[in-house]
Amino acid sequence: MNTRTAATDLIEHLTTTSDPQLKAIADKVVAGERISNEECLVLYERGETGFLGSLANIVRQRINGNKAYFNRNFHIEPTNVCVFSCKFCSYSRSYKHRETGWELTKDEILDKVRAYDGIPITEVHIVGGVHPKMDLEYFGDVIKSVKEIRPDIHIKAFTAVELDYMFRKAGKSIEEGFMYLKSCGLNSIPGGGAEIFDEEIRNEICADKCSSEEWLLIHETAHRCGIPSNATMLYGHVENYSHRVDHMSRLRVLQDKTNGFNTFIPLKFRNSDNEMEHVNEVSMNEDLRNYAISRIYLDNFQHIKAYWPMIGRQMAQLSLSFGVDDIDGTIDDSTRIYSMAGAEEQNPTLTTEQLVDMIREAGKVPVERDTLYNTIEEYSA
Ligand code: V47
Ligand code: SF4
Repeated sequence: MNTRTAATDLIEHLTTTSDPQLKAIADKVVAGERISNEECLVLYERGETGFLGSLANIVRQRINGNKAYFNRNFHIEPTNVCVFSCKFCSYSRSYKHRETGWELTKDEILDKVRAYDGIPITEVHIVGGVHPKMDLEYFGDVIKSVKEIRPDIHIKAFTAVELDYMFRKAGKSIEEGFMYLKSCGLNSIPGGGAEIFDEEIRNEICADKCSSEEWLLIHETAHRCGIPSNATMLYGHVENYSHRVDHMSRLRVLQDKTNGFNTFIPLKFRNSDNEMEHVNEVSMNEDLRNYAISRIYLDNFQHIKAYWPMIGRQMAQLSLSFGVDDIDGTIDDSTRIYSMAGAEEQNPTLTTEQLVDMIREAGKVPVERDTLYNTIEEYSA
């Protein structure tokens, strides 16, 4: 079949839905126009999965073509001791009960980096609990030493929650804190700690850590200091669709201002071993709809990432047909956040060959990237 005709047929199909509002939204998306918050809510409330997937795929193809990205990375989680008590967290331990958690010394952290000598990884992702004794100076020193061991490695480290606590304790402004960490070797910051920005819901699930306003200010300041970042959204718990739209809206507004976000990562709430065990997890169908809607709505985000250790490799593969263009990296069994919350992947490790095969099987072109999405190697489809 002539592909032009097939594409025209598909667009025709999308825009002849019997729901006039959905039709108007599809027309806008196909024409490359931005959809409003109200329209995004309509997609959540009335968009059928196949319709959303097809629309998201049009946006995905426009922005990223047929490419699907991955990288070679590992995580270091210096501690799971945390001064905060987010209800969804299965991972943290209080300082009082720290003997039941872990606290890595600087040498133990550096040994983890040395274990990759000669292995072509490009990124280390360092995040953990907010430990009352591991301060700005300690972490500055740690990342300086990581860079001495591996000058080539990109250090993506510390969520806005960890940074907010560290900077305050050190009596530094956000800008001073970032300039110091940058001078030590920090390259970018991950997207954690965003959860859900709606103040009422945030208060219900993680009342004591940094506010939505603070999270957004920390990322805005990072961008102004030349430090790019990611953004996440924890979904599928006690929030409703309007809260998700509000969350993504605040991110879209900030991205318009700074263009400093690399990627958006929806994080599915997992309910094992935490104070929200009574809250059911959402279905895989809902995960796919959510990926698709975020791709359609966040027109100023270049990338949408499915974090495979959290949703499992099969779902990550499927998500590539629902707007996702990045499935994170090799990980090498170096993170506990999701395995402790009941994710399918209890020892998350994928080789580059496995990642490439997964992507090819989904009909996409595998591209190994660095953290900033520069191409390291493009594989055949
Ligand atoms: O902020 C904690 C989430 C986040 C649970 O930037 C949970 O590349 C689901 O942000 N169910 C930290 N989610 C991890 C994170 C991340 C992960 C991978 C890549 C990147 C990146 C960032 O994990 C927390 C919280 O939203 N989380 N507990 C749970 N039970
Ligand atoms: Fe601490 Fe992060 Fe867990 Fe919240 S999600 S309790 S800040 S480790």
